[in-house]
Amino acid sequence: MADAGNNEQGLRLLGLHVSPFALRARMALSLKGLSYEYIEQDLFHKSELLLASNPVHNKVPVLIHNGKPICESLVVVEYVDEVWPGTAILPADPYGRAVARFWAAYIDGKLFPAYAGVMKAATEDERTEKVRETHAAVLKLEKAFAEISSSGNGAAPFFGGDSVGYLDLALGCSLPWFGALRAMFGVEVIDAARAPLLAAWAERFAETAVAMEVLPEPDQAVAYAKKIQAYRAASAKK
Ligand SMILES: N[C@@H](CCC(=O)N[C@@H](CS)C(=O)NCC(=O)O)C(=O)O
Repeated sequence: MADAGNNEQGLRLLGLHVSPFALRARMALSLKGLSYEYIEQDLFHKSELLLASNPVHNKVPVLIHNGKPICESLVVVEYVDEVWPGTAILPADPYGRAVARFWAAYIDGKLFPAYAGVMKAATEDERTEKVRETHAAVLKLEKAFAEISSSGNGAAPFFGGDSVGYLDLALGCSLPWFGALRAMFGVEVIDAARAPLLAAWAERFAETAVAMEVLPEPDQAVAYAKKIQAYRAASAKK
């Protein structure tokens, strides 16, 4: 739960309300029931605090714990999981953790650039190609979900088993953007015909307490996408 000021753990999070990466960090903090000071960033005018806290990438999220910055969303999620007991986020066994990290890297390396590319495409041909790449990545994740969720006792509802875990956060943080792609371009990222298991997972995930508490509505992502488009158009004219 984000709060405006002091919190017992000395936690501050630099984020952006629609950043899927920042949403991952927020969901991890929420799963652990931690309160923190949330500091929204303006990425068009980066703050001194952001530049000083993440001098390498200048990106959100940054978690600041007792004055020490932790950068990169998956690193933040793992840090939160290691430092605070309670609901476990990563799988308990090393193999499960290795598999979860592999697919989280796949989401960031393949799925994210593909669907962000749909948003950014300059031509319809480019957009069609990025939609194809997005669907190819979703298909791979559909198979991964089938394997991971059937590796325990029967078919589990989440990547994390009976409850939400690392991969659920890694993928679920993008749901607002999938909604934005549907609204803006009619693109169904996880469509039930191609990826029935993931489509059902997405519905379940959206109804979890952590998703309901943290994830914004897709129209906020649409509004932000339009802001970026306007900024790019203005920069191109200069
Ligand atoms: N790999 C990073 C990606 C973070 C990222 O791309 N954040 C974006 C917002 S969604 C950002 O801060 N962009 C600012 C910039 O590119 O200058 C992570 O997982 O934390």
